[in-house]
Amino acid sequence: MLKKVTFALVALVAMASVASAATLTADGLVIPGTPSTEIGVRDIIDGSFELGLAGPWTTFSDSQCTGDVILDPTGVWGVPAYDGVYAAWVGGFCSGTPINSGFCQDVLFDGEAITWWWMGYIEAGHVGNHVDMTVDGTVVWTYELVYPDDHTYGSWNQFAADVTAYVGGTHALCVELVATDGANMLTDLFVMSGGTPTQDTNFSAVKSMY
Ligand SMILES: [Ca+2]
Repeated sequence: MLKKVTFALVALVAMASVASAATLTADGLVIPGTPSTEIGVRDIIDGSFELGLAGPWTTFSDSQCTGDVILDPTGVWGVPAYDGVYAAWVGGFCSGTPINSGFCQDVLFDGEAITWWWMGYIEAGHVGNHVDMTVDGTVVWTYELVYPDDHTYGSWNQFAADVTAYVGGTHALCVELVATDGANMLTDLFVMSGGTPTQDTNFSAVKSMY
């Protein structure tokens, strides 16, 4: 009996080590930041992720560090969500390995633009990591996270994507970080809005608005 119990404990320890939490850097370093308390409106269903994993978003990840895409970021990130408690985190590292991860929702496109708030965490020397927004599998917006401009840790910025071509129907909306050597984007408060987008994927153009 004792041998069986010991074996079971070893197995549990082994399982726990595989399903470890994702980290911001390959070595697991976390640096605390400054909180933001702004509140916004919600158009896309639960665009603020406040329903957590029980909400309308589905998440995916190629790592064994599960359960980290929609989360309260105060733990791993050391900063609160832009709006409410929860945010969506794409990318990161699992036991040093870069993570490809993202989230999706079937959305009724009733506006010409989708805006959202984001914070980047990227280390010097990391290149080629990009975040894609897709509609029905087609990339409609892409952005490479580049150090140092996009290492905006502690500061929330806003992006917008033009989705005019999809107005009037329900489509699969997804956001995914496609990793090379690894990077992170924390996102919150996705909103479908009318009018012509006033931002593009150029970082300086986005920054000039605020
Ligand atoms: Ca939120």
